[in-house]
Amino acid sequence: MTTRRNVLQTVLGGWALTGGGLGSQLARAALPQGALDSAVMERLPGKQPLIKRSYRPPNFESPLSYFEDAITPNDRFFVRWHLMGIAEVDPREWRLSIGGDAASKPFELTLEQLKNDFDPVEVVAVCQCSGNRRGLSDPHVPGVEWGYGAMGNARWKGARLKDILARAGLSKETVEIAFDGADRPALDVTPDFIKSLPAWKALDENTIVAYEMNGEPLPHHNGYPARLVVPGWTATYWMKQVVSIQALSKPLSNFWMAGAYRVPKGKFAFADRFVSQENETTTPITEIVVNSIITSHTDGARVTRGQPLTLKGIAWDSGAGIRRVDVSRDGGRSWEAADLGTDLGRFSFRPWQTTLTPTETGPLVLMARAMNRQGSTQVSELIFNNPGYHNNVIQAVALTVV
Ligand SMILES: Nc1nc2c(c(=O)[nH]1)N[C@H]1C(S)=C(S)[C@@H](COP(=O)(O)O)O[C@H]1N2
Ligand SMILES: [Mo]
Repeated sequence: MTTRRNVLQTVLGGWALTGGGLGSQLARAALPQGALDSAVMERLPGKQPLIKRSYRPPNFESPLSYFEDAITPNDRFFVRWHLMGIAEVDPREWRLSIGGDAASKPFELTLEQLKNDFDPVEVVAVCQCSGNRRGLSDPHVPGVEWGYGAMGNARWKGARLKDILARAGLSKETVEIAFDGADRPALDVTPDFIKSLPAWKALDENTIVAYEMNGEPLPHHNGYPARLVVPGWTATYWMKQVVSIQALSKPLSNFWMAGAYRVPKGKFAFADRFVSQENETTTPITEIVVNSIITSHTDGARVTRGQPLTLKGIAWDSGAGIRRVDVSRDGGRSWEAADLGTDLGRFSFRPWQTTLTPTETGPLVLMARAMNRQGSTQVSELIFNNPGYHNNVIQAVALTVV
């Protein structure tokens, strides 16, 4: 008989599956059974094993153990593509064209020019898919059935988008800046993946066209040779393999703006609005909601009564910065502050940890809840929405004290 566990073992080869490892992480994610059964670890070229959610197009998430460090290594970083036709970019041939009906001086950049013509800047920022944790939605919703790992945090280096746009002679009529990548639909039925930002967010000094990730060229699957980095906003705007930047005097109207990546108006408290794309009922998703996870322990992990254990995790938000992380050991009735680790910047994962000693044998449920510097905190109940966005429900991990 082939059980899911030995299927995983076969795929993993030498990878050890321990009690606190992948198996229980998948179980904890409480994904719909279909997604659970099909979840396997696989290696894309240049990557460590990632949890495969789909192969064509490639959608692979990081297991929780990869978030042990606040910076996610490039070979452990998740991968999300919408289109089947993913380009192999030759860096000598790659060009970034800047233009649009609201730009009077269109021009092109080679990779060398992108690197040399503009002041390089660095920002540590979380890249999180809007649909991260969608697979935990109850009731179930369609889409890539992500668990917790459709996100990563990296140190990005590149040119400020505002410096690039300053050369293009933007007119006062500019409402949005649109971005296209080198990837293309394989079938005519899928619209090309083109996204836009409101001009104010494109011109924000933290928005960059990045050509380095953690001190190295971007991995192919994370957008080599250059991608947009939009700190604070969900990753749908972080165009990979960007080849075109267009200043528009009218809102971009395509499936990916008008039909997808939108949330019901009034359901979530947003600071950042994308006014030119709002309609009566929905608004484009904008900033990341405050969130945290426990990374040191998974469901069913065995710990010893009377022995101190160190609970660790990460917390993040859209850039206000994390004010505090609290941990509960009584199902959320009382909370104690955890210690915050190194601050790598307001857009980064913030590590946290706390030490506690289990006093009784049996199940011990631990929960972590982050609050940002604006006082926003995680929710206890899912704010249900059909596309399954913005899941920041407080996570609970059930340990076994022996
Ligand atoms: N060219 C291109 N860029 C893209 C996408 C895409 O399909 N094509 N997907 C976006 C979405 S929805 C996400 S979540 C992130 C994923 O980034 P990663 O693959 O580097 O983790 O890329 C964004 N940029
Ligand atoms: Mo995404």
